[in-house]
Amino acid sequence: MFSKILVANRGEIAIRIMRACEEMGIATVAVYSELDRDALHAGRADESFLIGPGPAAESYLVVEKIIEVARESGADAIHPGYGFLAENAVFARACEKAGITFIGPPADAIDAMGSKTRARELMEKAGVPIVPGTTEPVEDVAAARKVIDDTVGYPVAIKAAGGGGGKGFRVALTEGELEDAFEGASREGEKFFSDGTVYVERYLPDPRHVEVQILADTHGNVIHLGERDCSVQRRHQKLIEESPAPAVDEELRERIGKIATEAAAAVDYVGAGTIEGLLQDGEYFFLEMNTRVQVEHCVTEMTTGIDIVKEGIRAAAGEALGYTQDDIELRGHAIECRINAEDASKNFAPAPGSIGAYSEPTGPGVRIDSGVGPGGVVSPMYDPMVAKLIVWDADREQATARMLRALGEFEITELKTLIPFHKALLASDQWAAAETCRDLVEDKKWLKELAFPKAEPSDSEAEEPKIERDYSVEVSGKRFEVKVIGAALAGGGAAASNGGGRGAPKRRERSSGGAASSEELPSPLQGTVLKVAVKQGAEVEEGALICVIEAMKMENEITAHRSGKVEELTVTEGASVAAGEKIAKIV
Ligand code: MV4
Repeated sequence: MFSKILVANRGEIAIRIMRACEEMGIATVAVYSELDRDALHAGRADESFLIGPGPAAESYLVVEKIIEVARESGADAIHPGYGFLAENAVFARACEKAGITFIGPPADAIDAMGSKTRARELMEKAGVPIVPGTTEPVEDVAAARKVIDDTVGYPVAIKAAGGGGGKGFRVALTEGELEDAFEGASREGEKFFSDGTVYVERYLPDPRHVEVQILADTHGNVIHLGERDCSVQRRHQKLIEESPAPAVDEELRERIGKIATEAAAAVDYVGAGTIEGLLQDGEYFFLEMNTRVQVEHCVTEMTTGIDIVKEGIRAAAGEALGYTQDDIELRGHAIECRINAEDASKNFAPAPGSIGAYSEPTGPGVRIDSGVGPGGVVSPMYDPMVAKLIVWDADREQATARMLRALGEFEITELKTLIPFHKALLASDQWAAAETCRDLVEDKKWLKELAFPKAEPSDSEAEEPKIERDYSVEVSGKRFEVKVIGAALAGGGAAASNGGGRGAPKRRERSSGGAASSEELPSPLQGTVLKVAVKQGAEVEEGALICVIEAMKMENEITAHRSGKVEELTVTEGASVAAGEKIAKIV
């Protein structure tokens, strides 16, 4: 077994991996950027190394730097977590070359699954059902038109071969939409993966996203740990995941489990991985394989009792899996809500910032994996996930009630999160009926009801130190001596209680950064302007699309914060914007 593992990640997953290492008696090494000096993951490891400035391209993504720290610290293995250097075959090979074990599958398996067309071809050969369509790249629109007319039929999904997770995914319901869809998918593939190659799939109108967790070792054992339903997504970002999937029974579980283990075996997989697929009318189709530990692995840990991260580490060390398929028993129901710093009422706009008070839910059946704490910061530079809240109970209905209870206990002030969204969604009839909730997460009117109060939250006064003062007051001409107990008034000469409260200066920061004028729309994040949807002088409704900003490989729609006339428009397509920079002035 390894004696020291470098965790090449940040946030909750870095801490999750360190917890597994601690329990296994393995020392941990953290890496952190200049922005993450105070981050929890950096403070938790046995050793921590600064690897560069805030931007991931200059820190968490620099292969040579990470390998250098592994060498310097004497780590014998590197865990990439998810995102950053996970699923990066170049990095896996660099580790191998440096004599350090990459905790994940062989680089060839990453490559095989990284190209979606190659993966489809391999899976088809292995007898795994794929969504009907092409397994070869489609050259141009004319070629796409032909193959759709001859075999696939409309509606179609056009997907980037280098893609995955919905990046470079366009739909053409009719031939009239084909050209735009083709070009859109190709452009996005080129931009994100330097590969404009696309392929064609039949578009399934309302499938469920069902994925199977697998574990494999170097001794030829592959098992599955049942499935997760991740159908509640927004712009291909999963928001809620659960296990077991409501639409999967014992018979179907066995069938898709077999499909998943065969898919993994076909690429000589090692470690923890996930086969993603679409389920429609009892038919299951392979979509892609995620060659890493996923955000939502926790729901499977809750229903199987198996520590997926530890099994992945053991497999990388060459140990045999601790379980056979017959050992796997699923119990009860688990649900995970991603608590992102996002404003669902504003098109899920990222809402990075500082956390004020912070208190996590506890109690029976509750698990929380978080990467920040009280006074922590969610930087616009990184993923906006604050925490994952996972609950377990005997069945779906009770797990839902437990999640609503736990969401109610979660206290986060001064930061907008998806907590109100999750509360509303889990209380909906659609969720109760185990529907995909697709129309609900797109329902602008419903989402708008989740708006955060505009004014400063008045309950934050409760955190402020209380003072006592005696006053003489006159009520209808009669004098009373009264004692007033309450928060100090800001700027009130005698009420000088600015001492230890951390709330007061924070609020000042926020009002200068965010709402210098209520007419100005500041950018919630740093990124590149992909599209400007309005012209200067235009009249817009509150919620109308102003521009699209790409950050962290995500497209973020920035919408009007109020109705009015776009008096100033300070962004242009292709330009970069800083967090807090003015996008527009709407009067
Ligand atoms: C699809 C699809 C329909 N037909 N592919 C791909 C990435 C993943 N995030 C969702 N993806 C989809 N691929 C074909 N051929 C529909 C989706 C999809 C989806 C699927 C299940 C549940 C929710 C979804 C939300 C958006 C898109």
